[in-house]
Amino acid sequence: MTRRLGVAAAQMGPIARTDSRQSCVVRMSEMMREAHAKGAKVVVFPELALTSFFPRWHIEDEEELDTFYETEMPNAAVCPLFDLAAALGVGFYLGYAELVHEAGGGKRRFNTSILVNGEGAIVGKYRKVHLPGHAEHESWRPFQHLEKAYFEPGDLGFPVFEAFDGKMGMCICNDRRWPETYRVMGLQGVELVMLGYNTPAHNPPVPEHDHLMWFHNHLSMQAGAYQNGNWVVGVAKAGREEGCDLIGQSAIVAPTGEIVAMAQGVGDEVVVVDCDLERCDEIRRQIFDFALHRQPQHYGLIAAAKA
Ligand code: ING
Repeated sequence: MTRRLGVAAAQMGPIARTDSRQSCVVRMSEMMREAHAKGAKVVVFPELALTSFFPRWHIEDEEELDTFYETEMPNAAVCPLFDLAAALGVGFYLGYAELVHEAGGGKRRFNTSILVNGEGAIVGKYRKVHLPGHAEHESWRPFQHLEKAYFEPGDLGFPVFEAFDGKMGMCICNDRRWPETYRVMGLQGVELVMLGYNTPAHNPPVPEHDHLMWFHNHLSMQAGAYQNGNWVVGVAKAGREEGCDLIGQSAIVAPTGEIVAMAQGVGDEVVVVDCDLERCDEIRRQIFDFALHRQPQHYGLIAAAKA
């Protein structure tokens, strides 16, 4: 038996600091149309897809920092994408910076993604749990990575959502490097993990690993797919963005860990695969049959609080 879902990776090239949200939505709409024409029913866009990757800058003025966040979702700038989704019957994953104004006057900031169905309704939300980088300005760096200053760790866990006739999960960028991310969703029966990423080709603290960035990107997603028997779709914001080279190689990975499709360039590019969600069973009924083989009585340390 098969249960097929047309999935599109909609890789984006650079977003300039001065690019409007509207210009990003136009680009994403064009890719959604192309994906729909190629049979996709869900389109995965990158992390922080409405603005340039602003954690690369030390932004001291809070008002300026706030301009990179969305305080409502949907909002006027992104409504055209929601409307197109409903018109085409195509859902999507969208990464964006979320600013929450609390009743008591406080502000909370998250690196967030939503899952929107083919009627244009938000059916899932996720907030990035694993924040890489640093919290203070570090002048030695050619560019900053201030996610720990601009976001707080996600407070929604790793939920799995029923949508598109399957079990859908989300994560964001650095999350894809952590096995716990996939296992928590795998234990909920996730069949497709969608994620966006902004990954610099140069990692200032460990330049000797720069040549491994592309390998580590795929290694992480292939392992996550195989060790939990689920599809993984990882979608880059790629290219030279504000002087910083971001890796591409967006990929669609089968539950076997095989990369079945990959972006060829570092610009806007749509890659579509007709994923058979039933293929998860090839792995889950064999080597990774959790009920049959897992021994959680030995795994306590994994969930133990920080040492
Ligand atoms: N970016 C990078 C990522 O995890 C990073 C951060 C770069 C981690 C290089 C390790 C090495 O892909 C985001 N946005 O998390």
